Amino acid sequence: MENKKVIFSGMQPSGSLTLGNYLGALKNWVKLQSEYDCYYCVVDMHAITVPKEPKDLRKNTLEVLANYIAAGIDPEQVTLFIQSHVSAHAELSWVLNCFSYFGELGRMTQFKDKSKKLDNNSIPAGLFTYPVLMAADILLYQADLVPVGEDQRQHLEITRDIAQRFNNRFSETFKVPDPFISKDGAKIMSLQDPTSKMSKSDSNENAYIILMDDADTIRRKLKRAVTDSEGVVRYNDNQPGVKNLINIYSKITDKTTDEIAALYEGKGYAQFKDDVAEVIIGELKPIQEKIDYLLKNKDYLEKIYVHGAEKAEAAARKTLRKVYKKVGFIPRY
Ligand code: ATP
Ligand code: LTN
Repeated sequence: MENKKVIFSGMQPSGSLTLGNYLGALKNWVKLQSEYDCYYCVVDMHAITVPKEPKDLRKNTLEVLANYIAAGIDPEQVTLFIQSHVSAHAELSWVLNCFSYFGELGRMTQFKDKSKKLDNNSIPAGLFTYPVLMAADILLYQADLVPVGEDQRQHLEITRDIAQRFNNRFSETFKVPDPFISKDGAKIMSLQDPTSKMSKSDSNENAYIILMDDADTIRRKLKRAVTDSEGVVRYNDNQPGVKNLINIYSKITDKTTDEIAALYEGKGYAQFKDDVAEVIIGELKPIQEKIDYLLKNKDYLEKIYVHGAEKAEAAARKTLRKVYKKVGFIPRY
């Protein structure tokens, strides 16, 4: 345990986890858990950077936790917890806010995308400082590696900049983390607009498949998935819709994209889409049974997040104490 490298990662309970979260991130987290000292977090504080109904947040937070475990995360092996349970995240975030610059935060593409949709007077400051809270998440645990999708690379860069800036100003305090972006962590795209990523907060339900979708819903969403007019199953950039479905098929079955295209030579989209639906249904079935069981056993989930927060708290406090001392806060004891 002592010599293992530390991994930190998290997902927002901004909705139910999608097939994109699962194939692009969660499956990878499961593979890493035996080799690294992993902290996996449900980042509920990030989820309120955009308006969110309290009852939905409560529901989604437990769902995400159940999704993690059902997908194979072992709560005995990793530290599994809810961000708001460890107050050091908010505390470190404040300090780091004072070492982060307006200009660099304004360059974050996720902020630009999300704020574009809002009127200037209704952009929450928390949306702007979102990456600073993410930096706090990671730096509290002295993480070596952060497994995320390509879309998070810029947030990892700013985390590294903030850590280095703090270390240079005071002395070595934070480990400077590396992004861990798996090469085959294909980005799963929206079923309705295959040029944008599948996202759990999409306003169109048909754009994503959540891990809890039942078989009929999956079949229906696949039937409606946007393809194109070429009519042949081929893996290329001119057919982003078909390419996305081949990627999904490939990630689940481990068949190569060429093998899949060959399998459907001379067959139309309808058969292909039906088969992709069945592959997804087969993959999700055992996970869904576990999710169902877990959500009916809230006491068990509670034990896990309480225990996880205790473990996380101990590690986080150590770093926060150092930071407070370095900036000149007087220790209370
Ligand atoms: P939101 O829509 O609320 O912004 P999201 O669905 O994009 O959320 P996050 O919670 O931001 O999901 O991401 C959790 C992890 O899942 C990240 O590591 C992210 O890179 C990865 N991820 C999210 N969507 C996809 C996708 N479509 N394909 C592959 N990986 C994804
Ligand atoms: N911003 C991330 C979620 C996130 C995260 C983190 C990921 C918050 N804190 C720390 C890795 C490490 C996202 O939207 N995917």
